[in-house]
Amino acid sequence: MTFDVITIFPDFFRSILEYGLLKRALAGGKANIRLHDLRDFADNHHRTVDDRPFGGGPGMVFKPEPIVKAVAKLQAESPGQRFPVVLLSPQGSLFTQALAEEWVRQERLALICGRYEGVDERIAEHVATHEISIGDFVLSGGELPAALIMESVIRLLPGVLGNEESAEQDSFTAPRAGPRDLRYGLLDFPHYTRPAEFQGWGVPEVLLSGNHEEIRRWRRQRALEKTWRRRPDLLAGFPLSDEDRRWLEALRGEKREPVVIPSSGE
Ligand code: 9D3
Repeated sequence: MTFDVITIFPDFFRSILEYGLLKRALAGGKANIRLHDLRDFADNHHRTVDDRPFGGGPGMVFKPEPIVKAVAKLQAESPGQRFPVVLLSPQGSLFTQALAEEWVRQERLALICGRYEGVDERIAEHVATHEISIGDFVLSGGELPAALIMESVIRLLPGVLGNEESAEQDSFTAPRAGPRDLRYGLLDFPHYTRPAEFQGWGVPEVLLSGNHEEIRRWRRQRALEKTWRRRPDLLAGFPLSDEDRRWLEALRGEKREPVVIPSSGE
């Protein structure tokens, strides 16, 4: 799978491509990441890619022409082929695991990294197929979001994490063993390893019992409980068994710590 990143900071990506999963995927030929300096597509010798906003206001906006030229060059390489052109922007819809699983089936994908106050809206309207944010926090550009998206898609490529095997295993073991990631829509259960007691901190007895049915139920309950407390939004639409429902009912009936709302100035 080929990723084309359009950015004014191509060097930003070089270091992260030299480590871990991304390095292995690139070395093994599973993924290819091409970095395109947006300034190479500027039409003046100052390599200007931004301009002042119509209507006034602070800051600068990415001009449409260099981005259009960069994307046109990529599209000319794949005549007749349509591929996602993703604009990273704080106004985008949220990136999710479902999108990563959709995009991993593509042969190529382009990522446009914005900066400054933003990108001329005509890129979102006429050039990008998707406008994507990675969450409700303010960054200074789309470079970290682009790197994050590539990591999440590349780890799903066949052969990158030994995926051919684990994909088969998943359908048998994952529903019983518990969720390993968000693909089943629950947060993970807690993990422990040796020593069984460390600085007086124990581990749950059940995990040492060797009773695999009890361990399975404990893990399922902890995953449900953590999800219910921290991310109840994930439970909407999640398929719950009768046992899950009984357990969640029990949690709802439990006495909860009262929520303390600090008064202003504290
Ligand atoms: C200071 C400018 N802000 C005025 C309200 C808007 C703004 C513009 C550009 C805020 C951040 C950015 C740069 N961020 C991104 O390009 C970005 C981003 C993000 O900031 N958060 C989460 N996901 C993304 S994807 C791209």
